[in-house]
Amino acid sequence: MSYIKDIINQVIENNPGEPEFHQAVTEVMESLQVVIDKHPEYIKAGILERIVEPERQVIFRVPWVDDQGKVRVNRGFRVQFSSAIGPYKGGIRFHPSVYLGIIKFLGFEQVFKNSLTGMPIGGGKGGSNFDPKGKSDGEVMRFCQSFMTELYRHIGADIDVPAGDIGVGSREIGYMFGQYKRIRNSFESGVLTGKGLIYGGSLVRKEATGYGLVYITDQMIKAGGKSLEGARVVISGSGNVAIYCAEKVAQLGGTVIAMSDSNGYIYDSEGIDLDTIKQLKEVERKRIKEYKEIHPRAEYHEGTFSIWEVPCDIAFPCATQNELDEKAAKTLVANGCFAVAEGANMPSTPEAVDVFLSNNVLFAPGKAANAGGVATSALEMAQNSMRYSWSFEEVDARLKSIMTNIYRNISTAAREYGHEDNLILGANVAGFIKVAEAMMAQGIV
Ligand code: NDP
Ligand code: 2IT
Repeated sequence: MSYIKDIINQVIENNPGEPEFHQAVTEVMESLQVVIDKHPEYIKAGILERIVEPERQVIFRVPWVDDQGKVRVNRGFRVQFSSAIGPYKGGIRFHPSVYLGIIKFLGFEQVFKNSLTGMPIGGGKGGSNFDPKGKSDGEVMRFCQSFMTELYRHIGADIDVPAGDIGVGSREIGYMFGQYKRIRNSFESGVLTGKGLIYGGSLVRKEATGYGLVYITDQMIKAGGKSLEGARVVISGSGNVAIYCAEKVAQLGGTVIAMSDSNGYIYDSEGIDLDTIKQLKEVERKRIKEYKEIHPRAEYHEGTFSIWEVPCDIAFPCATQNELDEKAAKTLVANGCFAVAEGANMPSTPEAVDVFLSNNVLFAPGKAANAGGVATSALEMAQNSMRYSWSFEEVDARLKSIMTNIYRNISTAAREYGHEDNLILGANVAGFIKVAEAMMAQGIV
């Protein structure tokens, strides 16, 4: 274990002030002792030392002018973590909390997640501390254009392919694609994913993360002898991942009783009306509090993360990192929750994960459970390369089969490496081995 400990300590020392990155690296590295024991050649080839160091990190100024004519400056990031198995691939996040440590943790997670999809994609992530909330359409457009005016030189269909994440949806991808196309004078549809359907987007990409999350959860809980049918479900967030998670849960017979945004949560014992959520969040960009105006039977509670106090059978954290801590995990367990599946990236703290594992809660870690989004991005890239598009049913069937494969591979890896019920270990090991083997084949680069 001392070799692994040394790697973790080096990462902490070399990347000061980036706790989220330390957390993500520590979790993966602690899973890898069993792999290193079987593959000492990875030590000789410095696989671990190399895999924790991004291949390239770009930080840039993003100047723009607001509606009052005032000059504003934000900071932009793109971290190109690993190109061992394909071009860098991963979303862009616009949120005031973004700094280098957040983008690095997300880029690091993305490497293993993308490997698990079985698609030929490396790992990267980008973003800015820009806050889209309360900004006009014109301000968002000018920001996106300025962001792309620097980013364009670092990306490309065979180099690095960004997509959405928190604060970046089809509107922002559209503005960024428009600016990229204008600068390059070339319609390179494969440079971004999550595009609108009429200019190269893929059917099911919008739904993919949430749908994929429920597909894999369904498999996990069936294997555990339980069912989604009739389950009371709590989903944090009310953005892209949360909304399509809720849609699929309802299709499979579960009842979503609570959802949240960054201000608070709503509780509706009869089941949340998803059309209202879509109208409020996707169309009007309003606060979830407004749900109560339309459905007076619902309750609204201030305090975004107190959503975990709502008793439920299954919990899907789909908002942000570290939103579910030890106390919340204990409350969920005490209230009878039997499964937790992570739609967000690293939403459960390490202490919360320990609570779930020690109480036999079925637990699907984010890098496997939310991989349906990036997997469908890779399907979008494939369709762009073919200059062709598949039907909804075709893409959905591929997504389902990808999630089935992920579940099988991480369960097998967990079993093979001696930790039957630990899908975290299974996901880290299965995701890692493929990247490590590609790195072995390609020499010291
Ligand atoms: P959205 O911006 O569409 O939605 C995010 C939701 O989470 C919103 O309801 C937002 O509230 C809430 N939220 C965001 N930050 C915070 C915070 N700091 N505290 C409390 N609530 C917060 O993002 P996505 O749905 O795309 O992403 C959600 C999570 O899923 C992220 O962790 C992301 O990395 C991950 N993910 C996304 C994928 C995708 O394809 N989009 C794929 C895989 C993972 P509010 O509306 O008030 O801002
Ligand atoms: O975290 C993620 O996997 C995403 N935000 C989606 C990335 C992508 O390239 O589709």
